Amino acid sequence: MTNKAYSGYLNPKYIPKADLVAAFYLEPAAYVSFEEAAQAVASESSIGTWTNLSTLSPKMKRKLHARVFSLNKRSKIVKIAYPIALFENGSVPQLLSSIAGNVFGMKEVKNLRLLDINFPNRYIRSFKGPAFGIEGVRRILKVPKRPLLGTIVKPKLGLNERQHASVAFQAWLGGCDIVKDDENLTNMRFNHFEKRVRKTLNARDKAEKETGERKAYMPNVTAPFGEMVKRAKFAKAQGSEYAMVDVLSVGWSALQDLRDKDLGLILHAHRAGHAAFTRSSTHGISMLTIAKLCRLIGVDQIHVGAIVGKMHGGKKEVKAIGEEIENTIVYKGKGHVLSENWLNIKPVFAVCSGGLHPGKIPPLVKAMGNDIIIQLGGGIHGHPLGTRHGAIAARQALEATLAGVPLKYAAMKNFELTLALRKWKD
Ligand code: RUB
Ligand code: CA
Repeated sequence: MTNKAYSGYLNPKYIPKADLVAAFYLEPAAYVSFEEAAQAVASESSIGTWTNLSTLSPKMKRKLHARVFSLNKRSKIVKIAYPIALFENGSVPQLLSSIAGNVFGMKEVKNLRLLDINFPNRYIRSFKGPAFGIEGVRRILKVPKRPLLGTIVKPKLGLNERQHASVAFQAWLGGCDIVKDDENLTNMRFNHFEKRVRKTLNARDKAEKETGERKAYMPNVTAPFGEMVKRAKFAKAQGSEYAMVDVLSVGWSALQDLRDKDLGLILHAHRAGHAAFTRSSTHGISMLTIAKLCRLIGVDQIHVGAIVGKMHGGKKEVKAIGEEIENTIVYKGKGHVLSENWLNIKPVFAVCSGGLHPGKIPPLVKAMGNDIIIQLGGGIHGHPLGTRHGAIAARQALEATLAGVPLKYAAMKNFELTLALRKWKD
C-alpha cells in the first residue's frame, strides 16, 4: 500500500546545485516499493511525516522538501538532495538528527546505510577544520616526508604512572615519534591523569635529549565535557603538543566544542565504538562519513583502519577514507560515492592502527603511501626483548620499506627485526 504522505519527494530530473547531497544504500521492507521507501527517507529526513499535514503549506513544501534525484535498484543506491536551509550552519548534531536520525528506524525500510555526504561550500565554510593538519603535525615533529611511527602503551590498562612513563621512554628511545594512551586509559585509581601526563612528558623531554629527535605524547583526555577540557588545558600547560580523544564516546557536540576552544593542541581522534554502526555493509553509517565529519569539525589525525591489521576494514574502503581526509578535491568512484571539494579545510593525517607489527609495515605503506601514522601496540611491546627493541625493529622495518629493501634482507643486518619477524610470521 502506498502512503500518499510520501509522494512528491521523487524527482529524477532534479539537478542539485547548492544542496547538501546524501547517498544511501537502501533495502525496502517487504511489500514496500523501492521508490516509496526512498521517498519515505527523503520525507522523514527533511520536513515530512507519516501523514499529510494541515500545517505544511504547498509553498513551504516546495521550498524545503528533500528530493530523491537518483535511484538505482540494482546497486540499491539512492541519492537525496536537501535544500541548505534545512541545516544549521556549523552543527554536526543537527545535521545527523536530520539525515541520519529517525530514518534508520522507519518501517518502510529494511536496511539503510548512509554511505557518503557531499557538503555544499557554504556549509563547509561554517566549520573550522583542522588547526594543524598533516603539514602542521609534520612541522612540529620535524618529520617532513616519511610515515610517522607511533605506539600505544600496552597493556592498555594496568600500568601505574611511573611504569607508563618508563614504557613510553623506551619506545621513544627505540625510534617511535609518538606515544599514545589507549582508548580506555583516562584517570584511573592506579594511574592518575595528571601524574601520568607530568611523568610521561618528562620522559619525552629526556628521550628528545638522548635521541636528538622530536618526540610527542598523546594523552587521552576523554571524559565528560567540562573535565575533558580541564584535562586538555592541563596537558597543554605541561607542554604537550597533543590531546587524544575518543570522538564517538564523547560525542559530536563535545568534539565540536573541544575544537572550537582553539587550545593550540593537535587533536588525535580515536574512533573506538565506530563499528557499532560502520561494520554492517547494509545498515548504519559508513566510516567514510564519520571521517568526513571529523575532518569538517577539525581533528588533525584520525584512525581509519590498517587493512592488514586486526580490525575490520578492507583496502578499498581504508584507501578511500585516506584520500577523502587528505585531498582537497575528491572525485566519486573507487570507494567514494560522492565527490567533494574541501576548499580551505586542511588535510587530516590517517592513522593506521590495530594488530600491526613490523612485518606488516611494507604492505601498509604500499597501500596507503607516506602520509600516514603507523601505530603498533602489541607489535612493539610484545617484542621478545621488550619495548625498546620492539620500537627499534619497527623503525628498522619502516626505514627498509622506504629504501625499498625487502624485510628479509633488512633483517640480516638487524637482529631486532629478525626477532620480530620470527615471532610474528604472517
Ligand atoms: C592498537 C589499539 C588501537 C586499536 C585501534 O593496539 O589498541 O587502539 O586497535 O584500531 P594493537 P583502529 O597495535 O596492539 O592492536 O585503528 O581500527 O581504530
Ligand atoms: Ca586501543
